[in-house]
Amino acid sequence: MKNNIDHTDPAKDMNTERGNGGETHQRAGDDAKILTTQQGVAISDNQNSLKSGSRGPTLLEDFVLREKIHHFDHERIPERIVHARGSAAHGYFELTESLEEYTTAKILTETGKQTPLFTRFSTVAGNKGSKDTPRDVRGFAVKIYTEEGNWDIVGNNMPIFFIQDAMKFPDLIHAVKPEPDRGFPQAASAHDTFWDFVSLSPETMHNLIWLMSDRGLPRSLRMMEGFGIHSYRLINEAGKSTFVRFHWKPVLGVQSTTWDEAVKISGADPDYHRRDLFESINNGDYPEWEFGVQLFTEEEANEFPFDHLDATKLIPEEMVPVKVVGKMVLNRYPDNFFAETEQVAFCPSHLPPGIDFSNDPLLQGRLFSYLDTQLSRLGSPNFAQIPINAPKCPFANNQQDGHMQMQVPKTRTLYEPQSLDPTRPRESAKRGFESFHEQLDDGVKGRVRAESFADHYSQPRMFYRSQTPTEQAHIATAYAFELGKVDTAHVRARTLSHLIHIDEDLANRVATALGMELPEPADAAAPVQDMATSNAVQTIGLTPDSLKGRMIGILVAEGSNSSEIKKFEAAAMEQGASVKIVAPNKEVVLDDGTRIQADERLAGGPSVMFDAVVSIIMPEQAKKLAKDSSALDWFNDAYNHCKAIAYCGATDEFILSKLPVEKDSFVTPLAELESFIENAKSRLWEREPKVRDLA
Ligand code: HDE
Repeated sequence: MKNNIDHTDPAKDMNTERGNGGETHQRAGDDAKILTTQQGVAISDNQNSLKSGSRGPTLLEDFVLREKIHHFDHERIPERIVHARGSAAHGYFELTESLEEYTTAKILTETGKQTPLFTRFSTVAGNKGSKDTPRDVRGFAVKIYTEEGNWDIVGNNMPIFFIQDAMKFPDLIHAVKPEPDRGFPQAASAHDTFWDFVSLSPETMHNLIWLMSDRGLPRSLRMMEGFGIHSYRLINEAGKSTFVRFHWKPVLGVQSTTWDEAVKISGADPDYHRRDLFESINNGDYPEWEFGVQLFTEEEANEFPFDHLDATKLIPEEMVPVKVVGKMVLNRYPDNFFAETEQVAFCPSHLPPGIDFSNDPLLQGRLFSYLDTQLSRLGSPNFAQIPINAPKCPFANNQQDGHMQMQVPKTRTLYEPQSLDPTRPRESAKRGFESFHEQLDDGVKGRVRAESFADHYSQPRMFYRSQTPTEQAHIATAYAFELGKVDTAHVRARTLSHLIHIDEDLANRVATALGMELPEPADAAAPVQDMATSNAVQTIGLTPDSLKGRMIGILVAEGSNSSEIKKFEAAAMEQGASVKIVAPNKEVVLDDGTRIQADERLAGGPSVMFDAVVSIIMPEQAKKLAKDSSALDWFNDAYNHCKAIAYCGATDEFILSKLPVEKDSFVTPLAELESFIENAKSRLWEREPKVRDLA
C-alpha cells in the first residue's frame, strides 16, 4: 500500500525557461550533463531546427537535425524471426556441487563462485509487440559469461520440441505464423495452417499436448521450468563422454493461468510477464531457479524405450533423476531494453571446453541457424562485440573489418601462423575446445530418419495420463478451442485420428466438444507403448503450497477501513506475496483520513491480475460499485478463475448477492483472514466445472 503521497515536482531541479513558441527549454544546470551530437559537440538548442528566418525554410546545413533524424530513421532492426517477443534480466550462476567426475568445464566444476549471466524469456510465434500471454511455448535462453568463454543454453519451457529434424523448422514456423495471404492470426496457433501442418506431421504430437496443457499458459516467467531439450555431452579429463540434459527448476514452482484469464490479461496488461519480471526484481524478490542435470551413459541410453537423440522425447525424471548442482538468480533488470534484451544474440553453438554436442539432428541444424540469423538481424558479423554479447573473459583472434568494427587491432599480423608479432594469439592444444572423439559408423549417405524415431504417441500418452483430472480437462478443452478455430473439416478430423492413439478418452472428449464423429485412427509408424506415468510433467502437482511470488489485490474505496487493509497487507506480505491496492479512483481517503494512491484504478486493474482478491468497502461505495460492470467483473472473474475471495459485509450485501457466486470454502468473510491466506496459495479447482463447460 502506498502511504501519504509526496507530490514532489520533478521539474524543480531543472533550469527551465520558455521559448517563443511557449515550449519549455530545459537548460543544463552546472552539474547536469550536456546534450551533444554523436561527435561530442554540445547542442545549444534541441527544440528548433536551423532556419533562414523564423518561418523557414530549414537549412540543409543543420547537422544537429540531420544526425538526430538519421539516427531515428534507423532505430529499428529486423525482429527475430521466432521468439521476437522477449523479456530479460541479468543475474548470476552458482555451482553448488562439482561435476568434476564428468567434465573439465570450470563452470561445472568450481563451486561457490558467482558467474554473471543474462537470461531472455520469449514467446515463439508472436511479433515483438505482441502480448505476453498467448498459448505458446516460451523460450528460455541463458548466456553464462564463463571464464572459459560464453555458454549459451538456448532452451524452452517444455522439455521436448515439435520436430525431429532441422529440415522441417521453416515449415513449422511458416505454419504457425500469421497466414501469409491475410496476415493473421497474430501470436496464435489456433488456425488452419498450423493444425494442417501438425496433423500431417505426427512427430509434433508430443509438443502439441504440452502446448495444449497448462504449461502453455505460464502465470509468470518466474514460474516456468527451463529445459535445454537436446542431449549434450560432458567430457572429462580422460576424454570420457557422459550424456546430459539440462534443467532449470523454478524455486516458486510451476504455475499457470487459465485460458479465460490469459485472454483477459492480454487485454488488461499485454506486458503482464515483462512487468512482473521488472517489478519482482525491483522489489528485491529475485527470481531463482535450481540448475539440474540428467546424466546417463551411452549404454544406459541404449536401454531407453526411445531414442534420446530425438528431441521429441523427454527422459522421464523417474527414469533418470534430475541432479541439482547449482542455481541461477536474476537480480538486475536491464538498463536498456534495446541494447541488451533486443541485441543479445544466443547461439547453441556457444560452448566452453568440457561440454559438447550430441548428434541430435535438430540440434545439428540449430548450430548453423543462430549464427546465420544474427547476421541479418544485427547487421554485421561483429555482433559479438556488442557489450551484452561480448565474453567477459580475455578473447583474441584474427577476424577483421566488417560493418561496425569496434576494435582497433594494433598489429601487422591478422593471420596465423606468423612470426612477426610475438604478442598475437595462438592456438592452445591444452586449453582449447576439443570435440569428443566419437567413433562414427560408416553409414550410408542419405536423407533418412532413424527407425528409432518412429514412435510418436507413447510419450504424449504418458504425458496425458500423468495429469490430474483438472489438467486433463484443460487439455481436452484447449484442443477443442484450437480446433474450433479450424475451418477445414479434414484437418480437424486428421488431428482426432492422432488423438485416438494418445488416449481414446481424450479423443472422445475433443470430438464431442466439436460435435464430430471419431474418425479411423491414423496409421501409427510404431506400436504405442504404455509408459509409467510421471508426476514431474504435471503443472498443478508442481505448484507449491506457498504465497511466495503471488499477488493479492485489495479493492478499497473512499472511507475504507484503514486498519483492516493493513491487516490483510501485512498477513499477505509476511508470507512473501505482493499486494496491490485497487480503487475506483487513483487517490482515495480512508476512514482514518489518510490519502493513499491506488496501484490501479478499478477500470484498469481487473482481478485477472491477481492470484486472490480482498474487498474492503463501505456500504455507500458498495452500492455505487454494484452498478459498475468493472466491479461486478472483478468478483465474477475471480470466482470463475477459482480464486480465493475475502469479502466485507457491504460487498456481500450489495455485490456478491447479485452475482452467481456460491459461498464455497474459498469465498470467506474478512474475519476469516487465516483461511483466506491459506486458500490464496492455490485455487479451488473443484469450482471449475460449476462455472465452465469443460470438454
Ligand atoms: Fe530456435 N531459433 N530454432 N529453438 N530458439 C531462434 O535465433 C532454430 C529450437 C530458441 O532469446 C533464432 O536469434 C532452428 C529449439 C530460443 O534470442 C533462429 C530450430 C529450441 C530462441 C532459431 C530451432 C529453440 C530461439 C531466431 C530447429 C529449444 C530465442 C532468432 C532446428 C531448445 C533466443 C535467433 C533469444 C531463436 C532457429 C529450434 C529455442 C532463427 C533452425 C528446439 C529460446 O536462429
